[in-house]
Amino acid sequence: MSEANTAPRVLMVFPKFYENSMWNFKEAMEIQGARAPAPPLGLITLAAMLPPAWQVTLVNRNCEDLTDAQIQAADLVMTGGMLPQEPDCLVVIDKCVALGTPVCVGGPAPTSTPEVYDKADFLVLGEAEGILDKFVAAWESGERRGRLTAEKFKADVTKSPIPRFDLLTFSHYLYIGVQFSRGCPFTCEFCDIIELYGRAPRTKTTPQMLAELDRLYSLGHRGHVDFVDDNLIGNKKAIKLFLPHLIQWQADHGYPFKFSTEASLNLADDDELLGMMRDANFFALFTGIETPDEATLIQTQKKQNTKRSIADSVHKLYENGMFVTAGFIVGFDTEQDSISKAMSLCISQTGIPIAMVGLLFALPNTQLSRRLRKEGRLYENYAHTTADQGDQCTQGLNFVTLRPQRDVLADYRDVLQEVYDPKNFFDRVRVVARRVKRPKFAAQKLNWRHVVHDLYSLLRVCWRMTVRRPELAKHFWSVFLETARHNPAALEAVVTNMVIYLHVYPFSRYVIREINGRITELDAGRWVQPPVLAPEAESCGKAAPVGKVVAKAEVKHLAAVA
Ligand code: B12
Ligand code: SF4
Repeated sequence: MSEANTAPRVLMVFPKFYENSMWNFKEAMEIQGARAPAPPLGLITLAAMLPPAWQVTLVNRNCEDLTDAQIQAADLVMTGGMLPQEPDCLVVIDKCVALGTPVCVGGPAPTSTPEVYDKADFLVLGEAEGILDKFVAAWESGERRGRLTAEKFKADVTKSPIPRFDLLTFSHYLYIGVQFSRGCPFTCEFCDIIELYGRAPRTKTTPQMLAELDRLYSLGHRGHVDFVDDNLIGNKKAIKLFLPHLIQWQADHGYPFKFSTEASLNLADDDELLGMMRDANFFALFTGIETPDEATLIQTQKKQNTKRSIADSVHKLYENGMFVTAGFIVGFDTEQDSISKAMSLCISQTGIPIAMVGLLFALPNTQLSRRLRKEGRLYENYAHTTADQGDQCTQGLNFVTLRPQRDVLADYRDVLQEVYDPKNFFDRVRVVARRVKRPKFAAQKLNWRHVVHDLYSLLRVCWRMTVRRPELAKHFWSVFLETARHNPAALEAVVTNMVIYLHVYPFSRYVIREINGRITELDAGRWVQPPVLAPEAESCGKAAPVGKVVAKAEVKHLAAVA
C-alpha cells in the first residue's frame, strides 16, 4: 500500500449482475457483439471527481475478469452498484480483504442497505458529489477506515464533472448512458428513486450536457445514447430549455446519436415536448405503466396514470417517433382476481411488444416497505437474494400478500404466458410497425461503419429467428416484410423489439417454470412462510439514517474502533 499523501492507484470494480434476469438482454448482446447492456456511469462519474493525480483503472466484471494481481497492484479498490449486484460486490470486498487492499463501497445498493457491507473499509453513502472530497481528505490524511454519508438530495449536479468515458471500451456495450437530471416529482409507493434522489429533480446545465456529448463524439462513439434519468420530464421547464440546444447540436453534427430514456406517461399530454424529443431523435422510451387497474394505481399513488386511456397515450408516443417498453407489476394489495385478463388486454391494446412484467418486490427504504413492516407483513430477509436466485420475476412477493399467494402467482404466470406467446408478441410488433412514425433528418450523415455493423447484426437476427427458433420464423418474416414494404423507417424499432424478444421469450418460459414450481410447493403444503420483521420502527431493518453528513471526526472514531 502506498504511503498517505502520495497519489494512490485506484481500481474501480463494477460487480456482476445476476445471470437470471429479464434485464440482461443476453441474446441482444450476442447479436451486437456486446458484453453488457450499459457501462457503469456511477463509477466513471466518481472517477472524474477524484483528484487528477489519482490513477484510475476500471474493471467491469460483466465484461472482463478481475485478477488478484490487479487488486494487489492497487492502493485502493472502489466498488458498488445496485441491489442485484450485491452478491458479487460482497465477493469483491472479500477478495480485497483477503489480499489486504483497502476497499471503499458506495452507490445505490450500499446506500439502501449499508449493514450488508460492514466488511468494507470505507462506506461512502449517497450521491458522491459533495461527499467525495471528504473521503479524499480522509484518505490523504491517512485514514484507512470509516463511513461517510452525504446529505440527502443536496448533491449539486451542476458540479458533476464529465464522466470518464475514456475508461470505457465502447464496443463492450449496447449503449452509453448520460444523465441530465436526478429525482422525480411523483410519489409512487414502491419507488426508491424518490428516496435515493428526491422529489425535486435536479438538472445539469445545457453547456454541461453538450460537453458530455462532445466528449462522447470526440472519443468516437456513435449510435445509441441513453438518458438514464429517472424521469426525463420530471422538470418539464428545464428539459424544454435544454432540448432546443440538443436539437441544434444533433443537426450540427449530422445526427450521430439516437436517444432513449425513461419518462412518465404524462409525456403523452405535452405535444410541444413530444415534438422536441422527436426532433432531437429520441427513438425509444421506457415508462412505468404498472397496472391497468385504476383503484390499484390510486392505492399505489401512481395517479399520473389514472384518468387516461393508456393505449391512446402510448400510441401518441409512437406517432412521435418513439417505440415504447414498459414496466408492469402483479401483486398489489388492491388487485382483483380479474387482473391477469385486464393486464394482458391492456398490453395487447397498447401494442407494447416488450412489457417487463414482474412481481411486486418491496425495495428497502421505500414507502411500501415501511408500510408493510408496520402492518407486520414484510419478510425478515426481504431485501437480499443470492446470485442464483434471480430478479423480481422469480423472487418477487417478499411480503405477505393480501390475496392468497397462489392466486397472485397463478395470475402472474398467466400474464406471462399470454403476453409472450409468439403470436401475441408479433401482433404487438405489428402495431409498432404500423404506428411508429420515424422522422427524417435532412442533415443526417450516414456512418458506414455502423451501417455495416447493423446489416451484420440483422443477418444474425434473421438466422436466429429462422434456424435457431423455427417456431418464430413465420411470424418474424411476416412482420419484417410487412414493415419493409409499408413503413421501412420503422424497421429499426421492429427489429430491436424482436432482438429483445430473443432473450425475453426463453426467459419468460424459465420464469413460468419457476412460478409453477412455487405453486406446486404451495399446493403440496411444503412452502413455509419466512418470518416477518417486527412492526415497531418506521425504518427498514438496520439501515443507517441517511440525511446527515458524518464528518471526519466520525471517520476517525470508526478508524479507532476498527
Ligand atoms: C441505467 C439503469 C439501469 C440499466 C443498467 C445500468 C448499468 N450500468 O448496467 C438497466 C436498464 C439495465 C437497469 C436494470 C435494473 N435496474 Co437499474 N437503474 C438505472 C438508473 C436509471 C441509472 C443508473 C445510472 O447510471 N445513474 C447515474 C449515476 C451517475 O448515478 P449512480 O449510479 O447512483 O452513481 C452515483 C452515486 O450512487 C455514487 N456512486 C455510485 N457508485 C459508487 C461507488 C462508490 C465506491 C462510491 C463512493 C460512490 C458511488 O456516485 C455517483 C455520482 O453521484 C438507476 C436510477 C438512478 N437514478 O441512478 C436505476 C437503478 C440503479 N436500478 C435499479 C434496479 C432495481 C434495477 C433492476 C432490478 C430493475 C428494476 N428497476 O427493478 C434492473 C436490474 C438489472 C439486472 N441486470 O439485473 C435501482 C437500484 C435500487 C438499489 N437500491 O440498489 C435504481 C436505483 C432505480 C430503480 N429503482 O429502478 N438499470
Ligand atoms: S414515476 Fe417512476 S421514478 Fe417517479 S416516483 Fe413513480 S416509479 Fe418512481
